[in-house]
Amino acid sequence: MKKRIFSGAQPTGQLHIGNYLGALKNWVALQEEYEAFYCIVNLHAITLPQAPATLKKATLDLARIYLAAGIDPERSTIFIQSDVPEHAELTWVLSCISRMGELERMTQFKDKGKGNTERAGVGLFTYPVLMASDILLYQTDLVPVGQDQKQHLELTRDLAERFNRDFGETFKVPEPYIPKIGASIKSLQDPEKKMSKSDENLNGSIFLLDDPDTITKKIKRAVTDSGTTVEFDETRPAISNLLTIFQLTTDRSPEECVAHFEGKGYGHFKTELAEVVVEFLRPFQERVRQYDDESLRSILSSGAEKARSIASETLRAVYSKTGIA
Ligand code: AQP
Repeated sequence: MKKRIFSGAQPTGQLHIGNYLGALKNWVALQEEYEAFYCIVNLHAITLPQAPATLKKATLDLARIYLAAGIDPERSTIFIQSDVPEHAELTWVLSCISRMGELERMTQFKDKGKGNTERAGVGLFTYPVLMASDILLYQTDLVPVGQDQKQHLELTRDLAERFNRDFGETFKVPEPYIPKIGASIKSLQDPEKKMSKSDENLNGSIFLLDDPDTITKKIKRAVTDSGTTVEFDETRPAISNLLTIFQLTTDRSPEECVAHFEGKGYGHFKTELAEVVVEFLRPFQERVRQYDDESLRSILSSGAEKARSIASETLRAVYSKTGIA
């Protein structure tokens, strides 16, 4: 039997090249070897305010992006989180074994709640428990995510182990899959911050659907560090980040990338990087237009059916072990 993977993205705006290089690219590669479940996590999206019509549209658009990125619906299960109510049900059970202290330590809550715990939503606080439920419902072996989700995955493992200890073996304890390169692509405007969909500064992110002109302008405006050589250098995070994007979009080794730009300055590098990124995204952008809403809905509905058949089995076991049913 194939091992299983689960991952998801939030329909909270436009996906950027960080989401692609840190997560989606690996989802596509891993679907060959694993039985894959790729979820559109719309319940996570409402942990921050969303305009209802925008959320609805973004949910379907995200399915389009999964397919255009190369996720094959014949091989992988693509579905919308809210179509499988077991995600919300298991969240309640796991909330009852989660501790306030462990959730308070989650850095994403601190970041997204902007340090104001009085005003931050309870959903934002319990978000990692919903994420644990997403993963554990499918008896997942491996979870391919970017670096920002590492802490949530550790919590998922802790909750699975705690439940298994208290109620008997029920959940598989999943392993994270965090790529060695590209796990945290940084903002083009601030290399100390990760590239993020919700960043107010749109110049910080290259969105997957940005047109060539916009991509070129954003890369030309990207901040650079002092220095002139194009190299990976921990003390120069801005140029290292741009070079990482070059490396991953050209599939070259770090040494090849550095050798390629030897003797060339930042200006030359940025021009070439912009050309490379535009060409890298072009076939993807062409594919995105191919999927009409009706075929997407049909893929998502079969995906939800398959997902529910597994999720309901896990939830039944959980209810039975806890004495609920
Ligand atoms: N900058 C990044 N570099 C590498 N990987 C990243 N991911 C997110 N940002 C980067 C990974 O993309 C997957 C889907 O992310 P998500 O939709 O769950 O949202 P997020 O992690 O909260 O990322 P964003 O883009 O910053 O969205 P918002 O602004 O809505 O919160 C995940 O595997 C994530 O690790």
